[in-house]
Amino acid sequence: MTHKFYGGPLSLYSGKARAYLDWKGVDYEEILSATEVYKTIIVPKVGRPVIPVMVTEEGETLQDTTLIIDHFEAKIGGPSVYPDTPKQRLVALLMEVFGDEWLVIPAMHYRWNYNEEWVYGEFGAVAAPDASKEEQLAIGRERGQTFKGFCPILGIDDQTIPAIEASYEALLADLDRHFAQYDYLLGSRPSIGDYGLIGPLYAHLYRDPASGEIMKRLAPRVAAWVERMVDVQQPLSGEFLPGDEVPQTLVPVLERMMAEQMPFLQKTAGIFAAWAEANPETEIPRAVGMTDFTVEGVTGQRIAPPFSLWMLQRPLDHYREMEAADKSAADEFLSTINGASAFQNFAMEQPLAFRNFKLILQ
Ligand SMILES: N[C@@H](CCC(=O)N[C@@H](CS)C(=O)NCC(=O)O)C(=O)O
Repeated sequence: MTHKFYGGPLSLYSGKARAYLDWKGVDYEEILSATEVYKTIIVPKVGRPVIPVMVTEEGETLQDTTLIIDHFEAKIGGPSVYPDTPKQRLVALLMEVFGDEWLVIPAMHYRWNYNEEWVYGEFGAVAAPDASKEEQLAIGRERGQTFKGFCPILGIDDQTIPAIEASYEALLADLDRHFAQYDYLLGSRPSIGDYGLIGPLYAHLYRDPASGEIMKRLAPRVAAWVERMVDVQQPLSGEFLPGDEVPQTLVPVLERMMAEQMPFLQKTAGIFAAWAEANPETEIPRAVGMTDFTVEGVTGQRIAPPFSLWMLQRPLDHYREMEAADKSAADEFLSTINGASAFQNFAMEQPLAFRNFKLILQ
């Protein structure tokens, strides 16, 4: 038996894990998450319909791409996607949070506002691979509408859409300049940060046809990076830049994260701390309320997900556990990034752990 990876071509987080598994040289079989697979495998094992799910050859079930990646990082030696050096590791972990938990906003916007009909067909083809095209479209429409329905609670509405597009286009321009000089974020080897970004930038923003046309037109070097990431030519190859160097071209990308995502995460942490105090012993929900976020000067409302805080703990823990000399080097670098003090001083009163497919208080 080999590792079994349950996922799909449309899925943001499947794209993240698959790109990693291919680079790491993991031998696995990908199984489409058809309706039957959700019913007989995913829900019984994980407790809810979610992808991707990995069932290892030892029979262990892993959900959440970060845990899937960390499992194989520990198991397979050789080059790692986690840089050893302090600043690069910090930047890689921050970029994972930015990709996984923030760029889902443009990803969902472009998918559902530019590719809707096409996506329904794709949803149907995954859910019922043997059905006719008409049946697939009907099935896909039903299934896809649930995902489309997430757009408003993610903060995507008529008022925020122009700002979401302006921000995404500026991000593409920044990344295009970066990838003119470097193959990946931190050199010739992909890092965990590249895998965070590839989730939204592959399935929704490259593979969905109307989104892909925009990316290829505005940022051809980003599209070429997507292709390098998902069509792995040489597993386990490449190096991070020497001397713990973080390219200058990543500064505007980090500044965007600090300006847009960090204040939102701080509000989320505040809401979550109050929720946890008022609801001891209660299972942690996917959202603890709605809060505001600001993109390109426009403020909207979106759900406050505790899961994003668990992701942010990874760079925070790394930063706070640094030895003095590393910390001062990291601080010197962070001082070049506008808004980084929101990260350096982040208040997280209720640290989280993720066990048995659930968030719990630490
Ligand atoms: N943070 C998780 C997220 C997994 C996730 O949200 N997957 C999406 C598809 S790409 C899904 O199945 N959503 C349905 C749900 O969570 O109810 C990961 O990294 O695996």
